[in-house]
Amino acid sequence: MRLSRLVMTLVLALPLVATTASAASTSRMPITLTSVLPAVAEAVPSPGDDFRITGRTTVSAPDSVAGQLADALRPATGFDLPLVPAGGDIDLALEPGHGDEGYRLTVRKSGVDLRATAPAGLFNGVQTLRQLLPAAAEAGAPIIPGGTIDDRPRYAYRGTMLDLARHFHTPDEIRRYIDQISRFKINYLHLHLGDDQGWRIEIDAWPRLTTVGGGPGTGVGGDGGGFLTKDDYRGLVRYAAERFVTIVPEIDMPGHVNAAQVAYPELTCDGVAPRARTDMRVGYSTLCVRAEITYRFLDDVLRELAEMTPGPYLHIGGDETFATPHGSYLAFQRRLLPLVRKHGKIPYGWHEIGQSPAAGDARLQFWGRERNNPSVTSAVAAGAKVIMSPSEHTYLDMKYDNFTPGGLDWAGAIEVSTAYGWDPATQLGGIPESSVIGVEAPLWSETLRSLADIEFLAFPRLVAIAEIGWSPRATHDWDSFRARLGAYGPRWVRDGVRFHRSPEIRWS
Ligand code: TNX
Repeated sequence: MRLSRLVMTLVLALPLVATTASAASTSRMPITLTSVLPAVAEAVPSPGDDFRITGRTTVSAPDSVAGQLADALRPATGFDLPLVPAGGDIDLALEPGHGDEGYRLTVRKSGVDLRATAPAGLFNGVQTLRQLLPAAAEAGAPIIPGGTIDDRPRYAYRGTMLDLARHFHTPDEIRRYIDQISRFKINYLHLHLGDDQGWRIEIDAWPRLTTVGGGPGTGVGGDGGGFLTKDDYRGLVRYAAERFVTIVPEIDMPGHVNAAQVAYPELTCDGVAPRARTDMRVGYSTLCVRAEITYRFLDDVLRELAEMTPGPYLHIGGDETFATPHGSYLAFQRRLLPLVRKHGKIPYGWHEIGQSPAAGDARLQFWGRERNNPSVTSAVAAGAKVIMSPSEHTYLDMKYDNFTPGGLDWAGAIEVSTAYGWDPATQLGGIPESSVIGVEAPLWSETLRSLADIEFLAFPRLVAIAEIGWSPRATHDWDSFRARLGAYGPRWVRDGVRFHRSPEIRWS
């Protein structure tokens, strides 16, 4: 099923490049096996072995997907790229030996072989193949450079986050973001679904969360509002899975809960509804840690979220709890962390949850700027794993520079070179390299409304984070990265992505 959709993606992509007008042939850099973003692990070019796509080029993929492939080939294109049962000129197949997400791409004069152990690996190989074809092929025949790529990720977790709470983003906008992030082998999308301003995911047992907490005017500054229905959410999970992206839902607690308390005053200790708030302050709200109803509420929310989330993680926030005394915070985590596990999920939270002795094998999302964090060190010693989101490198909501429209600046300006200039393995001292399982670039939405706003802050910086997360340390090289990024520009133009034309990059 997944494989079939993957093959459709490939086949739909090929005719497109085969028929539109050329840009790449006039750009500064010829496409080679090492032009790819994120950088591939190993490439052995074979000059003279280029493969030329023509009107007679055939495509094959495993039997189970042949039908869908044929359907996908029918749209009128310059080239037919007809499907054959096996041994096509462009041949996709599964075989052992390439890991969960890796693949081998072999390009010869006689054809192209893409091999992977799992469908996710084929999908990743297809993203590479797309970038090896011109941004827009001339009416003539596009050429794929000859040689072999052996590629696999450095880290298993390569994520980004959208904040639906401060400004709601629609399912269409989220799908479009998924389309773009998956081009760069980003495989986790974290959705921040509840905060002081708004609550954005339907929960059957507590309907006012969305009817009140997600109502009109619940965005920052009284903007917009809105929420995902369960159907919306399930649809996003499916759409993401077809692109090998796993959704991670977050409900932030015990702080960042004002919208839930406006909807349900019984979630406060005095039972009095707070006023609705759409300013940008943080750290003033807290669930009532000593009240039993708090844990019935959490049990319901986590159960319903777990039911509609096939991925392994539930993100429980845990940051900026200035209104929760430390002892109460620990008492709260002692009850909350087992609830997540009871619903079959691995607890994932901002690194503050590492203060809890109950963190166990939880995932800690490190967002700090310090180079050593004692509670992270001790949580890791007790079995926790870390996802690196150091704010001064990965926060996509920071301005690029003083002139950036929108964005915040508390973690400093982040130009592309700053997003690229760090190493997840050594950024945080006091923990072994093996405890870091990946990277994530959060995009907070206080100042963002539209998809254009999202794209402008995410691209190109998210690509830097994707390369930091996917590519081997030895391939990290700013000059190489900026040249490849500059050459990617025409693809974003073609796709209508409104990226930041960073002055650090020479754009094609
Ligand atoms: C800090 S990072 C927050 C968010 C804000 C963000 C703005 C983190 C765990 N918490 O509540 O939206 O700064 O950049």
